[in-house]
Amino acid sequence: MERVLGVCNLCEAICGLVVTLDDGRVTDVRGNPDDPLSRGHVCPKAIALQDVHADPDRLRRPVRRVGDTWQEVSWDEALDLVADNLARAQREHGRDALAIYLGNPNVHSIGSMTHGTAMVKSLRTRNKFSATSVDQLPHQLLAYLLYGHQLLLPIPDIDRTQYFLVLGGNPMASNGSLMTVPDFPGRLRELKARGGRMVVLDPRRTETAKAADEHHFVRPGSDAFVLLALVHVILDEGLERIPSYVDGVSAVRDAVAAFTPERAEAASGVPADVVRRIARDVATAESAAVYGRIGVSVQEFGLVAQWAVQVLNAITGNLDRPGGVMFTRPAVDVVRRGFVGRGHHDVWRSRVRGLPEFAGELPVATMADEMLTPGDGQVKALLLLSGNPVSSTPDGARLDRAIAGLDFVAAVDFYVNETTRHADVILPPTGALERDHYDLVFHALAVRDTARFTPAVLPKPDGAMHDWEIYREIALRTARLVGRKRPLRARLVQEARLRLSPTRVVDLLLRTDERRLSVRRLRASGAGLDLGPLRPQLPGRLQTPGHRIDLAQPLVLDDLARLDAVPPPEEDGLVLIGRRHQRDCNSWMHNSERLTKGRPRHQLLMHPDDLATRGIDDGAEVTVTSRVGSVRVEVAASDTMMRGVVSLPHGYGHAREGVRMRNATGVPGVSINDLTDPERLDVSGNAVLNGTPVTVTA
Ligand SMILES: Nc1nc2c(c(=O)[nH]1)N[C@H]1C(S)=C(S)[C@@H](COP(=O)(O)OP(=O)(O)OC[C@H]3O[C@@H](n4cnc5c(=O)[nH]c(N)nc54)[C@H](O)[C@@H]3O)O[C@H]1N2
Ligand SMILES: Nc1nc2c(c(=O)[nH]1)N[C@H]1C(S)=C(S)[C@@H](COP(=O)(O)OP(=O)(O)OC[C@H]3O[C@@H](n4cnc5c(=O)[nH]c(N)nc54)[C@H](O)[C@@H]3O)O[C@H]1N2
Ligand code: SF4
Ligand SMILES: [Mo]
Repeated sequence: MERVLGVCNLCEAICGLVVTLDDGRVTDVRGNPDDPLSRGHVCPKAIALQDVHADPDRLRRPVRRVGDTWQEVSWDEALDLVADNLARAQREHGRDALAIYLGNPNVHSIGSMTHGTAMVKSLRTRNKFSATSVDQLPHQLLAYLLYGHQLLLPIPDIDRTQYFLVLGGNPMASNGSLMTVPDFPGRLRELKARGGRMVVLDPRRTETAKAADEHHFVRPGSDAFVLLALVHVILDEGLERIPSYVDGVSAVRDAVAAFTPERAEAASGVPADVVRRIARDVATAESAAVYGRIGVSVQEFGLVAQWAVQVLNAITGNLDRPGGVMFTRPAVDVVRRGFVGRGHHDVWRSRVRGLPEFAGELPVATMADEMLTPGDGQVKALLLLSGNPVSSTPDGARLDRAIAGLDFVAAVDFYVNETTRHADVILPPTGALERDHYDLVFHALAVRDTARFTPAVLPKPDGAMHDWEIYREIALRTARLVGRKRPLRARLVQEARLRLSPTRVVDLLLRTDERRLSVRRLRASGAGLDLGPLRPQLPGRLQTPGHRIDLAQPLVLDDLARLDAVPPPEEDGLVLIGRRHQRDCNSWMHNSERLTKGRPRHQLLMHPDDLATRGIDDGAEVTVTSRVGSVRVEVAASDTMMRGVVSLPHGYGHAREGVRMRNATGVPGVSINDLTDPERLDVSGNAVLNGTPVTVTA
């Protein structure tokens, strides 16, 4: 028996683990009480890391498709096949004929961050897509516009705030997002114990809403009206406190003039007097943090709504103050070091729909268009990097057909999922327990500054490859074949970089910080180093010209006319939203019996009154239909739903042929993204995944 420290990389909370090994086998996983950030917390998913490790359906060797079957091939053969075919597509049809999709687990792997991004860059296609545009694109675009860098996001200082306003997030189940907050329940208890309050606006009475001091139903997609009305009241009543480095307030005042609390009530269902009271509370609390998460991002006015969140924090003096929202100062400062670029917007547009890029990525909602529309620049080949866009992006069924028609598909993944089932070659990397970890992303988004390096818990098995080694090989082998004309020096520098391990790269980055940390020092510290609570850093930390924040952003202000023209909601219509469960993990992990057993949770949730008016019984099988598709699923009555709103979890629906991800309960469920509509986009390019108009029939 042996106990070693580990880390869970399944969600943004990055909990520290203590893993028990018996003869090289994982026998126990628990939280590490000495971890300075997670303080012993884990959720059931960490325990299931061992199920992924032991899963017979997990791929351990590269496979190539032969007819309808998979054949194991050597790494060398598999990597050459991938390089040959990617290079051929680009040679024959131009470099944009290759599309790349980067899925969510990329940001949870050090190797993807250090080597995946370099590999993707070396392939030089403009058809680059990722989960960003079905998730946090408005946040990143606003961080770029307001603070000068796409990753410079203010984080709620939950450990000190006295008033926490949450819209469209369910941290009790998700463990926080763009707010790395392990042990949210514990931190919420502490907030309440010091007399603080949490207020939640959500169309479902979620786990977080139940734990809140106040919850108000808000009609999906209408948050912009509520948030602008909050700004309106604060400016109207003279409750603002504008920091000296903030510009554009008078333009904001003009812009929100028409968005009154009464208007907000008509659009959202949140009573006008409640809007007024919340505005006053945010402005007058000892400290307040306004937080809008995915429910607010993946909606028709995601950019406007998230902008209003930033404006609220800024004009109430809560930006950059303890208990408000603050910037981190991580030991590897990816912002200041330029490890991740600051971003750019609308430098080019997508071929078919003319949609703007952000930071070199196009909206994933248009990936199928680029595959299906003939002409110069049509996508012919796809490289999937730990993702499952058929399940995760709007109108997955259409994307499924589009991918089936491509000349060549390669995937770096260890499951045959709804999307990788179309691959010609799948390259499975080592799993999370088999590789070192330092979090380059989530320390930068955490509620406290800490630094932790976790060596691999288990040795790399014979004949396995780490993801960074796979990325290195794809980059080097394709570069040779494509024979891009580049100076010898540049090529040698790139090769040398790709040959450094991620751990070496992190070590170098740590050493350049003035705190002079190193992998050795972090290793010696075991559980990691506590670098303290978040500290005020403005205006110095701003990456904008002159270190100033300009709230009057044309992209946002121009979209207010579109918002102004939104008709009042339909009386008896139904709209669909998504949900997450604590024991689900996006579109995978359902193979774990430990996580899926118990009460099924794939159902469509619907208010009892909405069922009654349609004469549908609780538990019946219903047909849910949207503009793009139709699914049949069991319905469950739930008074946690706002009337007129129904909910399906995302990441379900493992019934497509050949998929080796299942639901261990035997009920595959349906994919919500067979109903979501890729034509519905926010101005940022983010997909609108919530508020989809649907009908439900028995
Ligand atoms: N309707 C609706 N749709 C949504 C959402 C929603 O709320 N509603 N949420 C959206 C959001 S926020 C996100 S982030 C996306 C997520 O959607 P995707 O980007 O598709 O990500 P996952 O579903 O997590 O895909 C996981 C895949 O990565 C593989 N994988 C896991 N770990 C690793 C690893 O270490 N290396 C490699 N190479 N592969 C690995 C798994 O085997 C699995 O096949 O879904 C989005 N889609
Ligand atoms: N257990 C678990 N944890 C996860 C994940 C997981 O799949 N499972 N996924 C991870 C990922 S990739 C992400 S991005 C984060 C997301 O983290 P969260 O943002 O906390 O995710 P959700 O639980 O989907 O919460 C979104 C909430 O928005 C509400 N909502 C829907 N539409 C609207 C609307 O129009 N307005 C408002 N105000 N609310 C609305 C929904 O009812 C839901 O409660 O979670 C991460 N953590
Ligand atoms: S909250 Fe759960 S899934 Fe997220 S990092 Fe912690 S243990 Fe892993
Ligand atoms: Mo996400």
